[in-house]
Amino acid sequence: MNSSFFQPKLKVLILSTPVGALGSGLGGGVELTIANLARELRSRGHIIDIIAPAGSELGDLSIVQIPGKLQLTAQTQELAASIVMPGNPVLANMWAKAREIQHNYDIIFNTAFDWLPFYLTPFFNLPIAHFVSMGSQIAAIDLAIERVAIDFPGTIGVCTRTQAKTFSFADLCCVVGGSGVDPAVYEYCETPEDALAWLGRISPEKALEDAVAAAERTGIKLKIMGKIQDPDYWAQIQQDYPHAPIEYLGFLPTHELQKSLRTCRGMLMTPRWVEAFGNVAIEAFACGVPVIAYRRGGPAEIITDGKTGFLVEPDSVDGLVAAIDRLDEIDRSDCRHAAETVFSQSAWGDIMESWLYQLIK
Ligand code: HBI
Repeated sequence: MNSSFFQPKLKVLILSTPVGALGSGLGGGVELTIANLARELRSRGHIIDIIAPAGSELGDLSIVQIPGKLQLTAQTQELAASIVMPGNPVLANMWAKAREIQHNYDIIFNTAFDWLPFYLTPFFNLPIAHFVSMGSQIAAIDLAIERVAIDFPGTIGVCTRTQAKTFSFADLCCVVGGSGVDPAVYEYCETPEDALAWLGRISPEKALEDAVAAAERTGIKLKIMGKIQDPDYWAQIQQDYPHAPIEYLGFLPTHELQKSLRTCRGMLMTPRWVEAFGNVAIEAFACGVPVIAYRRGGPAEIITDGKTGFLVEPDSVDGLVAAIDRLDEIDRSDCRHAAETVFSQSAWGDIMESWLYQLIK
């Protein structure tokens, strides 16, 4: 019986990321965060509603759909960028809706990495838990987050310590993880094919080209899954590595994704930026797939070097190739065990639930 049995049930309003409809893949790991958090809290008897851009869908979860123009992604803007709001901004429309219905809830859970929700925090009459899904991107947003971290202690949640350290106010952040996997959704595979996997938004900060280079060097097939966020970048990779043994499988729903992921000997994570968490790593673990990643950002805290995968010198394709040769040293059941314990949806649910209870007191 988890700790919440004797606590009142919560009414939580989740505000989605404004860079894409839920289910489009444009929201990256935040989509998994929202889906898993909503499912886990509901399974514990809490009431969860979600406000998201029109066109959103997330399985059986009911969503208040808001029209308007999507926000520019923060990671494609300069550090000194001004705050940009398009005409009829879906972000502002989402928060106007939240203001209108806030009296029905105990707390708001914000997942937008944007200036507006942080600026609006003192204008609301209920606590707002801010789930900060990336490291520092734009100085103006960092300032807005810091203001909230100071005025509303404990309300800034981050995925990992490494991510927190990209902010000057790291010590004011609460490390709450990025998501948790439901092991029942992923089928463990003990005997893989001779193939590797790469999962994620196909966008420059994810440096897919390094994984493709490793596939070309080793001659091992690389199965690529994820949303093509930057088509020009994807085309450039295919042009630069015409002979690499790669196969693009598309942006797949979880039950499809895990069917291909589980048969791989290992997954490569090649973040060029400070990946805040690395949800795809715990999805791989759930299938029994070890993860080779650059020793950078969230993956460096998720992977136990030599046990659930390998951490290599950042941006070193040689490092990836050397680690690929060692994949058979890993006991795949150790990866599965990590997903069933430390990185499970229920363990993460305990962390998130206690965070929300704390903020409501
Ligand atoms: N950019 N402006 C903005 N807002 C977001 O919420 C946002 C983003 N870029 C990426 C993103 N969210 C998520 O895909 C990652 O944080 C996982």
